[in-house]
Amino acid sequence: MATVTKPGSYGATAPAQVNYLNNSHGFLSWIFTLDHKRIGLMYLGGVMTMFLLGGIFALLVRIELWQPGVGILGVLNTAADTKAAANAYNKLFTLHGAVMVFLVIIPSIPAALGNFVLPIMLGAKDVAFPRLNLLSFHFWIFGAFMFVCVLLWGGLDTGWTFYAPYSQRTTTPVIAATFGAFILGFSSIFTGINFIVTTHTLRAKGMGWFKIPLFVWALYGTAVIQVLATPVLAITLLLLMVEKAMGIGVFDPSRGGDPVLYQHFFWFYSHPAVYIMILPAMGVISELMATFSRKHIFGYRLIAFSSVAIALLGFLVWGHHMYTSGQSELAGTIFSAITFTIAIPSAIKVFNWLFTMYKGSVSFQSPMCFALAFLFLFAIGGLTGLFLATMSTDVPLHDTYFVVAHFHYVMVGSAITAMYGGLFYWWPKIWGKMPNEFWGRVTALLIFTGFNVTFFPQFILGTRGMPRRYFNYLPEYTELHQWSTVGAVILGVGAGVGMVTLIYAIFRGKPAPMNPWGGATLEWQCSSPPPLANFDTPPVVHDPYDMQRVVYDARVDGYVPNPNYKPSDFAH
Ligand code: HEM
Ligand SMILES: [Cu+2]
Repeated sequence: MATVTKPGSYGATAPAQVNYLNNSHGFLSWIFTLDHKRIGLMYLGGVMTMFLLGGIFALLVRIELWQPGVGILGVLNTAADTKAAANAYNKLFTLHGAVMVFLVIIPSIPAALGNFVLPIMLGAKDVAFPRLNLLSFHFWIFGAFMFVCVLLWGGLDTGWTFYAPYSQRTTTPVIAATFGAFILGFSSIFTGINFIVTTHTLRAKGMGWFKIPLFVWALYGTAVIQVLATPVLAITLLLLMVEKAMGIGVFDPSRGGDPVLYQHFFWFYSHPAVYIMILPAMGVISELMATFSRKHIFGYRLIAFSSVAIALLGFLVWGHHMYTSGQSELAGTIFSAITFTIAIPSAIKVFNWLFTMYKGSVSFQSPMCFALAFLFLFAIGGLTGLFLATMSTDVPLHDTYFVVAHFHYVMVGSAITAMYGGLFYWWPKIWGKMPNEFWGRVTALLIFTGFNVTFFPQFILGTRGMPRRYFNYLPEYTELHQWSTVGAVILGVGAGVGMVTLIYAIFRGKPAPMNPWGGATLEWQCSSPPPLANFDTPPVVHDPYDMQRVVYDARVDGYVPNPNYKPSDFAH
């Protein structure tokens, strides 16, 4: 292990004269770039635009649910009577769900942040296949374009799951939407292939498997799922399109097809896909926990292995979405048991994060505020999953607001919160500018509060029998629905304040040092923003969580190599 760092090789304030942002100019230099950092940023721009669109749909859904009966859908005059309101509502939640799942959460952390950070963390110049990376982004744009077309063509009403036989019978543009999702699948597969090959082949000299940062381990587990599960979705959607276009019976029983087969295929992808959403988030949290506790991450290998375990076990539990679809009790029991085992690696991570903080010197800088919010929200999201994993409790809870609350706790409360944490953490590296600390913390607080006010009441609604996907409800549910709508507004404000804070920093933020937070992974050894090839001098590879290597230096308002460094007891 190399231990000598060239004095001054990291810690300076001055950004590289020529960096990846200013080495070339113009629109074309961006959309045809092969630089993983620019591709990551373009992904981020796209994902955030879609997040805004999906967010507007969400707010419309919540406003419609302010009172029983027809509300805003009547005011907007798209739907004067109840049947029209129901149809319009179906389209609202479908577009919300489809945009958020396929265009926001799945690409958010891996394709945007991962693309930017993974090669740098490995000490590489770029990903293994830069052209494939660019193609992945162009496919993503095309998929997003298809969804916008679906919107312009009057919207889709199948729910994001495209369940047959309804998707075969509706007249809304199912083929366009599934084709969009099909193309987005390829985009996701390309990212996965790139990350796997990059991690195997482009690690800096001296970086053994157990010196890889945990964010990269998490992205690696994610990539395995992207590569192995996504093709199943692609084939399923292809079958659905062929059936719809040509009337060949595959899933629709009226043509001799089997709708339960559709559900098996769909969840064989979509359960692993929930780990595409959460594993990268967990990876971000591991980085934040170590850096802001100023302590070696606790249980490095356990966290790394648990990422891979979650990725593999995630393939064996899809049937827990189908307890009520007529699958045999034996199958249900087996799926239930395997689902419980997934809780083990998830809990391992949570306990390791807690032990990392224990006796650490925890600082509550903005990225850490998001990480703490994540811990709380993921605990609730994960634990409520256990009630759904148990057949006897899932039967009454299935298709109620309890499920809605559960998956939002994991997908939004955990994944989106971690994404914001990651953005605030790496923003100084990406742009060379510091986001405002105060507004960063305000964002975390608003998102945390708004989120709980929105979704906690939905657990209660669900246990009291409020079904999901209805615009109308019994008057006794009104109060809880109103809490939820108020929360959604707070959450929306929080998400907006966060975006404004980040964008403001690009133009007016104070210049960032190389290492503002004291991270020990390699991306903090290159300038902020990094040069085109990431490192001017080859990075020095060492234990990525040996926090004693860097100390705070007031002169640069950041961390510099520790002159009194002795390899710590934890180094391995
Ligand atoms: C930690 C352990 C977890 C367990 C034990 C678990 C369990 C379950 C179960 C049994 C269901 C089916 C409920 C039903 O439809 O009646 C479900 C639904 C769902 N879960 Fe989880 N889950 C876990 C984590 C996650 C994570 C991490 C995510 C996403 C990031 C997630 C996203 C979802 C979604 C999207 C649905 C509903 C899909 C739909 O019907 O539209 N879950 N979960
Ligand atoms: Cu599942």
